[in-house]
Amino acid sequence: MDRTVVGLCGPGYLDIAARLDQLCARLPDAAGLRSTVDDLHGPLRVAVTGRHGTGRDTLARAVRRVFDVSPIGPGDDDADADAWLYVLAGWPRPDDMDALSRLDPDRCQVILGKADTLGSWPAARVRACECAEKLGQPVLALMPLLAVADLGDPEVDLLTSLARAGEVVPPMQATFVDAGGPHQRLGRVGLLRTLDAYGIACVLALFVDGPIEAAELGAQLVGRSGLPALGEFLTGAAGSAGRLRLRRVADQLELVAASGLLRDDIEHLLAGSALAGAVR
Ligand SMILES: Nc1nc2c(ncn2[C@@H]2O[C@H](COP(=O)(O)OP(=O)(O)OP(=O)(O)O)[C@@H](O)[C@H]2O)c(=O)[nH]1
Ligand SMILES: [Mg+2]
Repeated sequence: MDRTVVGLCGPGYLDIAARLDQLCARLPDAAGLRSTVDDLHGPLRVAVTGRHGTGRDTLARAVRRVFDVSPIGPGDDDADADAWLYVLAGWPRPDDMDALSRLDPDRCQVILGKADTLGSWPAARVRACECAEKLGQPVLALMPLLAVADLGDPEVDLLTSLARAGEVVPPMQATFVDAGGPHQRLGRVGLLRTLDAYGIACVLALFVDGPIEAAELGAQLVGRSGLPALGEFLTGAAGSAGRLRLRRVADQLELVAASGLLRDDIEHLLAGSALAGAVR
């Protein structure tokens, strides 16, 4: 599946990045400037955070799979993140409120993860709205597990036979695991780990007229995970990140000009380009 591009762009962004590359070539010793200019070409850095066990690593994998951004997983240094995804796996707790109060609400999207465990998209959206009211900021329900499910031939074969048998996923996991007898037990446990009950039900519904090709199945599951809806937040975050990175470049340019190097060229660049908008 092609990843959705989330470019750091804005009016004149690519043009100014190219002109800055040329300028840097004339300033081989300006390492600070070089690194801020290089950063203009870098991907959006998206930190995934939240309490333990909420599904942070799974969301980071899902984000990497669907979008052309650089996710920063839990535990990794997120000091230079452009945006944050804060994962809830249920009703917000005091720890969540505390952590959210320390994140810039304009650069943070709260995610109600594991939304599949609520059983349906309508139920997930209602819960997300309730969480949003409690937190006073938007909450997006997602089912990241569906977006990262890598189904090999054995899983697809088992799902095909379940679909042919018209099997439905019972609410109790143990009932589902035991329903196929001892020879299917491990396979069914594996399916629950990879897709969980809602995900299995989704695939069975997709297979109702026979199995579908692996790439198409992956794309369908990404659609059902809700991940594409994150695009709107990421695009907004990319715009802000682009402006911030241009401002950092402008700061570096001013330092270089103040040292007496290429002052006229730098003033010209600062005055008449996307940089001028960014420093305002
Ligand atoms: N049903 C369901 N389970 C999920 C989802 N995302 C993650 N999980 C499960 O939740 C468990 C924890 O997921 P992780 O992604 O490891 O969460 P984490 O926050 O990184 O967890 P720790 O590193 O252990 O603190 C795993 O068993 C995942 O399979 C989801 O969208 N739906
Ligand atoms: Mg983890």
